[in-house]
Amino acid sequence: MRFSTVLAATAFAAFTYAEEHVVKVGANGLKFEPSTITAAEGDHVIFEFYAKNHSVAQGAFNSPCKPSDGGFWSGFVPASGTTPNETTFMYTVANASAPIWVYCTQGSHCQSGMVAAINAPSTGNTLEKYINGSSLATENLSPTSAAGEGGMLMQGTSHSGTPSGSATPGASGAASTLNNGMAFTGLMSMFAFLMM
Ligand SMILES: *[C@@H]1O[C@H](CO)[C@@H](O)[C@H](O)[C@H]1NC(C)=O
Ligand SMILES: *[C@@H]1O[C@H](CO)[C@@H](O)[C@H](O)[C@H]1NC(C)=O
Ligand SMILES: *[C@@H]1O[C@H](CO)[C@@H](O)[C@H](O)[C@H]1NC(C)=O
Ligand SMILES: *[C@@H]1O[C@H](CO)[C@@H](O)[C@H](O)[C@H]1NC(C)=O
Ligand SMILES: [Cu+2]
Repeated sequence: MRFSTVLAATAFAAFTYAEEHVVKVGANGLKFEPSTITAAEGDHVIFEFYAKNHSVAQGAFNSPCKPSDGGFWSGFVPASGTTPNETTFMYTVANASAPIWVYCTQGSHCQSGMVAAINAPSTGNTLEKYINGSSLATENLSPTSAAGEGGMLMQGTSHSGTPSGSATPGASGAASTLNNGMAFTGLMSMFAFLMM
């Protein structure tokens, strides 16, 4: 095989492998839809924010409605009417074996069940148990980190579009940029191959 073919095949595989999982935040009341997300390493979970004024923060199973150390944070993303704010928050799954617990930090939305999980186990520490724990939380805290931490704030749901000027690439944002870079390399390599 020619080198360019190998490169194109590799880059193309990397590009098509990452899936996008869109989660609607507050589109139909105080909930994430879906609230159970199954995602592979490298997949993008994209949160779309509906009215009125929600957020998404990463928490820890044992301390519901509180941010986890180094967890991701979208900041508050208000919207009105029935269309979501054009700013979305993208989290790239770094470890599909580690469940990711998330909640909305607005008012008492977390206690009201506005929580979700990425790759939650079906036994033991389940989403249902996390919801029960959240309902008993005495406070609902926002992270103190900058909005966009641990992920990427962007315009629209497609990460292949041009990220906004205010995009805040965290550790996983860098991974996304890498993916785009690889996709681009893949396309260029395929052109190179076709031209041979
Ligand atoms: C959204 O909620 C946050 C936290 O309660 C608040 O600081 C912010 O002003 C709100 N934004 C709007 C537009 O209501
Ligand atoms: C969308 O959310 C951003 C915060 O990410 C906020 O500054 C902006 O005002 C919101 N847009 C609308 C139309 O509410
Ligand atoms: C991924 O998460 C699992 C479960 O928490 C953990 O045991 C493992 O060490 C993690 N892997 C990496 C590379 O961090
Ligand atoms: C959650 O709480 C409900 C209502 O109290 C209870 O019926 C259910 O068994 C609890 N589930 C778990 C997994 O703790
Ligand atoms: Cu909310």
